[in-house]
Amino acid sequence: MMVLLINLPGESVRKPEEHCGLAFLKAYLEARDICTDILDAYAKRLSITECLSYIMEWLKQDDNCYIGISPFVTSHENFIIVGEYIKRISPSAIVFAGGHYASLNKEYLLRTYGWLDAIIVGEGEISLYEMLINPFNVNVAGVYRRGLEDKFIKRERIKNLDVLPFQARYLTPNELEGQPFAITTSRGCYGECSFCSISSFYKLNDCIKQTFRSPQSVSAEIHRLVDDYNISSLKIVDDNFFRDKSDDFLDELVNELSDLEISFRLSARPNDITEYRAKKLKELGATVIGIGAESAHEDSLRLFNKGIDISYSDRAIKYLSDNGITCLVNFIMFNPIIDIDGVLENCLFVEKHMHESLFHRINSHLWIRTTDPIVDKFVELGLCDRQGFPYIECRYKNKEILRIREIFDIWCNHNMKEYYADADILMANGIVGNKHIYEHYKKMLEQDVEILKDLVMMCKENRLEQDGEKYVRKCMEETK
Ligand code: B12
Ligand code: SF4
Repeated sequence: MMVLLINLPGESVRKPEEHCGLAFLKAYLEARDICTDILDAYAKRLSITECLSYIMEWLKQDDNCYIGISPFVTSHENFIIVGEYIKRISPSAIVFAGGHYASLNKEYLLRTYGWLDAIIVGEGEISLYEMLINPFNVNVAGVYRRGLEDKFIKRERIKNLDVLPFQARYLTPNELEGQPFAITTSRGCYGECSFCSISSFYKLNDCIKQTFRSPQSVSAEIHRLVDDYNISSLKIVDDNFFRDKSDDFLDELVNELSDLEISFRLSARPNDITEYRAKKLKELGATVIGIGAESAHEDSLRLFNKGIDISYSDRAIKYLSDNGITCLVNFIMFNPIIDIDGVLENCLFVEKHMHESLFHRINSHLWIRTTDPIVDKFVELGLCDRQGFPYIECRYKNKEILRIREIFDIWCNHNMKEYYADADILMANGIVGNKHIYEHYKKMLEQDVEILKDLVMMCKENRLEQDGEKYVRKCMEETK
């Protein structure tokens, strides 16, 4: 039996990263003697044509082929192209999919695409393995299989992640173009943000919100990475690094890794960053910590079901910066309910923190997937008729916000590559030691804030339509 796992091609100006999900599946299957290849067309920046040629060559190896695809909301079209292609050139191959997008849309996808044989719902390791070792017409927990749809049973989550083998390392440091390896210490998050798929995804298994690895297991994997690759930095890709109110995991991990010098980046909820934890994170070697501030506008935070107000983000940024840790603030500038003063509050928040923090490009807006819990709120507010797939169409309450967004996009898109050329380095390594790059990055961010504030003012003075686009084009001319 041969298994191929595919991360589809997709366009991105960002540097490549490992697909930990596929890397975990490969390690799990190979520990059970099932030969598993990964085609990460996204990370290797392959075109769809190159991806199809690889698949054609791969299929020549064996008749007993299983091909699993990990589609994202953004790769829906390539998912269809690849799936149809495989079934056309090799009708006996079994084609299945897994991950957030496939799991959350399982009924629609299996009903619509005849070439798709099954969807692994939720956490993948055990369900996939059991699907492979059983005859294909047998019902297995966690597998939503064509012909057995009404017999679907949920797969329980793996409660102790220490039982899993360490994820496979299928990309070389060269292929990662300087990005650090990724590692997970937990899966899931106790939060219930209405725009996020994490909690809906793991509910497809059961109601356990977060599962963990022990500090000893995490430390053993990191020591192995140091031995094998001599690494000096790592990215922890947990949804939320912190577990509960206890500091034990962090304290123990710091002890376990005290013989190494590794820099880390990770993500956490703002309310989980305390003064004590910020100090401990510094001891661990943390250089960059992402926090989900999301918005400085109170009504938007309530809509997002964030469960905290913006003061938690202010404090988290302070604690981190007091300890020389760069804070990467995840922020959603525009959303369908925000008003003009809300956008201004957002601008002022960015302005207040841009001297010690990093932001993704601030033209970010809320992307709403059909399966996000927030959709119900928009329907209630009369802003959505549940049209569109995989993203749902939503009307903006205030049409002027949409216009500001469109005009501001023109500005941001003209130098997006330049922005991320700096931002990617800073987001990977932090501001400390990269002052030069940070100064250049900050100039761009300052200019973004200025331009957005000007657009807001034009809107307040009722001259956005007349002057907005002209103004942005002039700014673009001046920066040439
Ligand atoms: C690190 C990360 C990235 C990295 C690496 C991406 C990657 N290829 O994995 C980067 C920065 C490149 C990235 C980019 C994007 N990401 Co991202 N990312 C994450 C993050 C934070 C961690 C992923 C991870 O390693 N998880 C840990 C592993 C163990 O879990 P897993 O990937 O879910 O895999 C398990 C199961 O899902 C399942 N499984 C997954 N795939 C498959 C496939 C098969 C065949 C099977 C059987 C099972 C299976 O089995 C795995 C083991 O149990 C997640 C949040 C999260 N925690 O998942 C978001 C997340 C996966 N990203 C998301 C999005 C939207 C994106 C982008 C589309 C963003 C954008 N607009 O460009 C791109 C798409 C990139 C791409 N095509 O690869 C969404 C996906 C939502 C969706 N419905 O599609 C997530 C869930 C965040 C969120 N809550 O919105 N991302
Ligand atoms: S805190 Fe982050 S990972 Fe947790 S539910 Fe909210 S957005 Fe998702």
